[in-house]
Amino acid sequence: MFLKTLINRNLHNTCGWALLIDPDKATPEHIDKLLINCAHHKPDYVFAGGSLLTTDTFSETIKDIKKKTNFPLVIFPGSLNQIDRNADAFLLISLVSGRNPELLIGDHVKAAPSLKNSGLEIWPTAYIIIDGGKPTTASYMSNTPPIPDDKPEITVSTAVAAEMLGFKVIYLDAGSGAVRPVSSKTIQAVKKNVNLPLIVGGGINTPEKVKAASDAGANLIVLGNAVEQNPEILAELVTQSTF
Ligand code: 1GP
Repeated sequence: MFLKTLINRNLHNTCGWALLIDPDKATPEHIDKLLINCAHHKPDYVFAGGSLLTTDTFSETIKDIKKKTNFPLVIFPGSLNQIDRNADAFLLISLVSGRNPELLIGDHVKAAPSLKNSGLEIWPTAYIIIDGGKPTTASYMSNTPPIPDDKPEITVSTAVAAEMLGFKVIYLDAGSGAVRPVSSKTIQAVKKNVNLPLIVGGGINTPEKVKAASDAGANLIVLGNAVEQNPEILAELVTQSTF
């Protein structure tokens, strides 16, 4: 069970990290470069997916990553038709910070038969978009405003509702390339009120931001843009003292 690693991190109050690969941007050579840098700084997971895919290389990318590494490969889908049985697990995200019925349950109903047949391990995930200082592809595509980061009480109530509804994971996302990552205050507030494993991502691009999210209570930090633009930065971001 791939989710077990994340559950254990929550039980023991530790933090790991996941490498996010956007199939639109990742050539096989680029994937090589990313994974070489992961050899010394191992992620708990490799996430693959993007809010908007403009190429049809998704399944090739999944196959390529799987061929090159043993890290558990989790699909982080921009839309629920990004299903590929060659991956290991699937973040079944429901956009609980939004009020778009398709992204709360509609798309899930449509994807359910293929997902069930895929054999992928399903992670029921409450996905909460927090304002990261600029409009992101995720909030634009979902047609939902993010929760303001200075209103942690809204985020907490959303996360508590998600826990009571039976979700297994909370994902706080400031959006890819966010100017400001989710604040420590918001992460701490969620952590204090909810017992679920907590994934945090969006705009985490310096060692200080990694440490802040980890210290605040994240159990998994998702690193996308920063590592994609400069794979060597991993050595700086993922240090022994933080993980
Ligand atoms: C976005 O959480 C991810 O959904 C990662 O964001 O690309 O800014 O690291 P970045």
